[in-house]
Amino acid sequence: MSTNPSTASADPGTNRDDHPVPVVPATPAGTSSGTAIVKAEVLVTSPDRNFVTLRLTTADGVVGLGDATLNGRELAVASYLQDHVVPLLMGRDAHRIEDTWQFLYRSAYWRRGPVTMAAIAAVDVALWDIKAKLAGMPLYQLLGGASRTGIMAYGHASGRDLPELFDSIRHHQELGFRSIRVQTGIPGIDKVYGIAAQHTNTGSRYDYEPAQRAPLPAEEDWDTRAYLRHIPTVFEAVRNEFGPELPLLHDGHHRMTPIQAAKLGKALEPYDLFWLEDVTPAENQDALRLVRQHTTTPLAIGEVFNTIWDYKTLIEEQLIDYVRSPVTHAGGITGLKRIFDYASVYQIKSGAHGPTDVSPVGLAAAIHLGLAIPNFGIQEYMQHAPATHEVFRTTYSFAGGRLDASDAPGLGVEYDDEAAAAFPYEAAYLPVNRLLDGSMHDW
Ligand code: CS2
Ligand code: MG
Repeated sequence: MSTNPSTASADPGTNRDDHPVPVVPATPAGTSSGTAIVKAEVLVTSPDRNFVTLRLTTADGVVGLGDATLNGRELAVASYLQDHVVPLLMGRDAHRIEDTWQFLYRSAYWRRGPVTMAAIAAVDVALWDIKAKLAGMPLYQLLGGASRTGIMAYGHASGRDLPELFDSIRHHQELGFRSIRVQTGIPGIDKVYGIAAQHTNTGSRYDYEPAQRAPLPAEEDWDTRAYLRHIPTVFEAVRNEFGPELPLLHDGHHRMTPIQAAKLGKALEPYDLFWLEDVTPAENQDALRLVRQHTTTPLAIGEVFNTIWDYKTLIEEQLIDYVRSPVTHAGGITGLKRIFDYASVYQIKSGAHGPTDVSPVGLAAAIHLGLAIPNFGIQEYMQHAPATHEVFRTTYSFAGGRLDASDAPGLGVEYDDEAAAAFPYEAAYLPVNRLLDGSMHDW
């Protein structure tokens, strides 16, 4: 890995330190050596925020990109890739996507987890990019072809108070959004998750990126009772102002106990939410049974999940309505498609995570997958900063509330090394949360 000028490569037979690495005997029967992986680069750059990207190149010079960004823990994935995965890829046939996925998942022995699954995702997506380029098709064609004309995306409206929130909703409608997430300040709480306009300890705008470039995580504060009292009044006001049609979403960001979550879901029923997200930490999937018994507000969960096993109870018992993992953290197209397919059996839809910490490569992969699957629900779309688009040259589009892929072969994203070199890595951390008495709480 290199952090500036953000390239590092491993040619066959060497690693970063020029120690010999065993070259994998390339290929089973039928493989053309032109599709052997001969170069794998771990690219770290920070155009507005940190991103980790894997770039694979075949002997014939076809290039594929995969996103490996794990917000606040970026270099762990960069090292996992550079030190433990890149050497294993040299000489492998780029066509063998499923076999490579299984090989990386099983050979690690230490299964699952965000670092491992983000690394596998990056390899997987880069291989899909290569395969689609070799086929001369946009990736969604290889996933079964388009099932719809663009994928509905929701944007993030927020405000410290109602007037600011209403302005933000109107602004998002002007940008073309037809579905909107609503987050507001809570009276009595100083800094709250998801409010773009609030000021931070570094003095910069919190905006759409909660991770701050500082040596220590920022501290926010939290009071669940104040939140539970306030949020239903916000949705009542938003419905009164914007009417019953507009699909509205809200993110609880893992802060409630199951019974508090049940209470909130019930209180929000009159305002007909599209979904209520991450109401409670869900490492214990059983907790959702209690929430589900009490409310018909649709539930979305999973942005911190990595594998199908994290969803097993939630899906089989139909405790959620939307699966929230991003391609980037759930083992790539191969891993997330498997989760979506399993969810579809239970009438559960997709709702992939799409904050700015999923890179344009990860977002493009989600667009291709969302176009193809039968059970698409909605896609989060926070919009990357202009500097991010200087490095990641994208071809996807947003119009009429929907994201769409272009006809470019593969993912339709290119990485500009020269632009990336101007944005060296800078440590950034997500905030932590304290209750009013000073004890740590879920952020
Ligand atoms: C969030 C994210 O987009 C969402 O729904 O919960 O903003 C989350 O906080 C970040 O991805 C953390 O990196
Ligand atoms: Mg969320």
